[in-house]
Amino acid sequence: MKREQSKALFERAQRVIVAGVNSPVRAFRAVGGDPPFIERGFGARLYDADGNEYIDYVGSWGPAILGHADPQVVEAVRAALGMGLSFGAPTRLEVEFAELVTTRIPSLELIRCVSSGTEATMSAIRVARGFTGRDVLVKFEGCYHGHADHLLVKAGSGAATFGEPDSAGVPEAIARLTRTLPYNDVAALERTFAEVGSSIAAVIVEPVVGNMGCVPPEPGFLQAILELCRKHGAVSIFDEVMTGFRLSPSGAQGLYGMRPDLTALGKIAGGGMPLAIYGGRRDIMSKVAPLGPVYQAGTLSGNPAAVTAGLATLRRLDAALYAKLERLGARLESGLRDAAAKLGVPLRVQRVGSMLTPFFTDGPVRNWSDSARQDKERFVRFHRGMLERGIYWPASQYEAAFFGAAHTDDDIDRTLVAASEALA
Ligand code: HOZ
Repeated sequence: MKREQSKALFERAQRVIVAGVNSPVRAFRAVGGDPPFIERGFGARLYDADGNEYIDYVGSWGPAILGHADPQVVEAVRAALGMGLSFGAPTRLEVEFAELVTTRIPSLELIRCVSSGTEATMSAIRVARGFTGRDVLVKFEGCYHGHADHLLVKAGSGAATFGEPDSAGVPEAIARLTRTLPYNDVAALERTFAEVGSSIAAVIVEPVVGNMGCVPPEPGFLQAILELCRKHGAVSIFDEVMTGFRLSPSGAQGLYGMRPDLTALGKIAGGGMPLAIYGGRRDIMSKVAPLGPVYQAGTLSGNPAAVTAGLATLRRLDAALYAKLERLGARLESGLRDAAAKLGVPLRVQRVGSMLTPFFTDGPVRNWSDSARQDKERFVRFHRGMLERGIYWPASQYEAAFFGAAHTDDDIDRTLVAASEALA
């Protein structure tokens, strides 16, 4: 595979952009080699600056559930752009978007649009603190909720990938307000509530984790979070930035029949454009300015082009699409498992819908310490082997792979052939 153009671009980029990238995992440091510079994407395919073609399992880290440059989404955005890029004023589109989102996800009684997942989780936590008058935040090790100060404590995703789960630059006083517990550990959560329940403002959780690889909740775990929060007057927050609209029309909460107090959404919600949402119980969200004393604002919040991309995407997510994702996912999951078994490679494949991670370990992965135990060297060789064979896989063992409705059975077949060779 030729890579001269990407290499040259990466050299230029490193002179003027931190590590040559605008988000750390893209630098490929966890897997070595230079990142391909992507020039265009259509459907399930990406094309780099050297003209190499890849089957994509990153999907822009989640948003691309319809594949890249979906003609209907692109056409809708093109039309919206002709009407003006940004007004900083309310629009009809925002109303239609909010009506659609709150209908799909019934726990969202009142929402606010923001521009990134980080803003959504950060704002949800602020309103939870404003509502309860308490400061302590509970999160789970290996979950990643964006890069706000109080969330970079034992964080997953790029923070874990680069060994910086507790970022420099986060004041000790802020970090002290965040309590981290092992994922899927109901007893630890009960103990924490027994100790400091009256100081806990919120518990934030990825209802299916995507940021230490794909780790599903065990039966009873999410329920325990909701019940303990209710009992102690704390606010439950589901971070559905990855899972929202991906695992079901109403995200992980729909899949598992849960009703959190607040929810953060992003990625698919914006159809590939910078748009995110936080929202939930009317009494809690009524604390947000100008209804209440919790301040949050944004010039580009509810941007018309982004809202249009979100609307055009969400309107296409029907039962047939989720059935297709489940069918493709089941094939990919069993194919990877079979390939590894034939070769005697210890591999644990975990999947929920169209989120999947092959962990290079033989036991189940229930939490961060299980995930951290995987054979990272093997993952690096797997990633390199896949890339050489035209498969664009997340460049970190802690990022879930995503696929979408543009993927075909033939793509899965080709991916499994590549995976068998890469595993060998
Ligand atoms: N850490 C992000 C996903 N969990 C990656 C974002 C990006 O590089 O675009």
